Amino acid sequence: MVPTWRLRARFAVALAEMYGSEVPAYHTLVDVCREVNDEAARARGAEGERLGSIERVTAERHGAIRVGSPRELSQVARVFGAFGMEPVGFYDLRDASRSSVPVVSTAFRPVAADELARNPFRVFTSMLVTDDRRFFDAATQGRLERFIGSRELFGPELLALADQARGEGLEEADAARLLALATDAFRLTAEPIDRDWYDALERISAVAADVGGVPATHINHLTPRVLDIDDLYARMRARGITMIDEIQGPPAWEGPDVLLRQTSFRALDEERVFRRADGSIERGSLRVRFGEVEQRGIALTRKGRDLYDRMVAEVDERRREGVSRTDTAREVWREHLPSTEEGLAREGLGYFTYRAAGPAGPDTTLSGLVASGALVREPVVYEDFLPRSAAGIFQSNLSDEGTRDDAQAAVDYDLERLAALAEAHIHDPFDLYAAQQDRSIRAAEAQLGVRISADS
Ligand code: OOG
Ligand code: NI
Repeated sequence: MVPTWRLRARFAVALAEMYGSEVPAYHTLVDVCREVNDEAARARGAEGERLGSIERVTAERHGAIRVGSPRELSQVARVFGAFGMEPVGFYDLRDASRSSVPVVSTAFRPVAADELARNPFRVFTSMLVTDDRRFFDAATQGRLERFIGSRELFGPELLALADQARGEGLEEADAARLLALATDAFRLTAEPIDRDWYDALERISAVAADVGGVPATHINHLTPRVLDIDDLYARMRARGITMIDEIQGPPAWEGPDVLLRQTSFRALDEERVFRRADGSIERGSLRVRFGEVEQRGIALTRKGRDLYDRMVAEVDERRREGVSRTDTAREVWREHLPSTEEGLAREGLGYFTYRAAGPAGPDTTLSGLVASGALVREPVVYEDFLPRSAAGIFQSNLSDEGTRDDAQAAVDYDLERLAALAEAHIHDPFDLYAAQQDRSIRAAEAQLGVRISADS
C-alpha cells in the first residue's frame, strides 16, 4: 500500500505541475521564493529552521478551491481525506470583508505533527452560501442551486478510489489512477462559460461568478511559503510584478513572528471560452486567479488570538492619514505583544513544545526548567489561516466590490453547521495545538521524573 503521506506529497506536486502550466507567473514566484529561502537559511542558520526545516518550507504549498454546495463540500472531504487531509477550522468571510464575498470556509490539512512534518499540504476550501439573502435573491438562489446541482465535479470512480484510500489503502496502480483523477478534477475547464449568467453573477460577486458561473472547479492559487516575506515582496516588485498594496496579517517587527503573513500578486488575464445567448462561441478573458505567498509564525493560544484580534481592531482605530497600516501595526505590536518567545510562553499567548535535555532543578515550573536548561522550548508553527487576511486577499484581487444588501438577514453558519453539511468532523485548531503542547510536556515529565507546573 502507498503510504498516505506519499500520496499527499505526490498530489501537491501534480497540482503544482498542472497549475504552473496554466499560470506561468507561478514559476517566477517559486523561483523568487527559492532565492529568498536560500538566502534566509544561509543568513540565519539553525535559528531560521525553528518554524520548520528548510526542506519542509521549500516544499510547502497551500492551495485554494471554491465549491458551490454542501454536497460538493462533502465530496471534497472524501477526496482530500484520501490524502490524509482533514477539515480544520471555520472561517466566515462574509463579514470579514467590505466587498461581496459570500462564502464560508475551512482548510483541509494533515493534523498530526509527524504528518505535517512529512508533508504539510493544505487546501483552503470555500463554499458558496447560496441562501444568504444579503447576496442572492430567491430567483438567483434557485438558479444557482440548479446550476450547481446539475454539475459533477468529482466522478464516481474518483470518489470510490478516494474512499478505498481512506479505508484499506491503495496499491500503486490504483494510487496513480487516484492521483490522475484527483488532479484532473481541479484543472481549468475548457467547456464554454455562459456569458450572461456569468456576468449577472459577477455584478453580485466575482467570487460567486467564479463558483456558480463555471461548470467545474479549479485551483484558484497555489501558495509557496517563504522565510522572509518582506524580501520576497521587494524582489517581486523589482521584477515588475504588480503586488497588492499591503502584506496581510501581522507587521514586520523585531519580536517573534506570530500566525501568518500573506501577500499576493494581482490576478492575471486568463483566456476562457464563452457562449453567448445566441449560441455563438467566443474567446474572452477572466481575472480570477492570482499568485499568493505566505510566511508562517508561531501558533497563538485562544488568549493570544484574542489579543491579536484586539490589536487588529486597534490598528483600524488608530490609523491616521498618511501613516501606513504596517507602521501603525508595528506601534500597536510594540505596545502589546511580548517581544520574545519567552514572553509569549510565560503569558500563555503562544503554543510551544518542550523536550527534556538535562536533570531537573528545584524550580519545576515550565519557565524555571527552561531557564535551568532541563527543558528546551520550541515554537509550534501556525498551520491555519486568518479570516481577515483571507478576506483581504479575496478583496484586493476583485476589480469590483460587487453588491450586497445588508438590510437582509444573514444566514448563520458556524463550525458545527459546516461540519454537518460536509458530513465530516471539523477539528478545532486550538484543540490540536493544545494537545500537541500537552503531549510534549507529559513526555518531558516522564523523562525528567518530575511533575511540571504551568507558569501562572
Ligand atoms: C481563498 C482566499 C484566501 C488564504 O490563503 O487566506 C486564501 C480564495 O481565494 O479562494 O487563499
Ligand atoms: Ni491562499
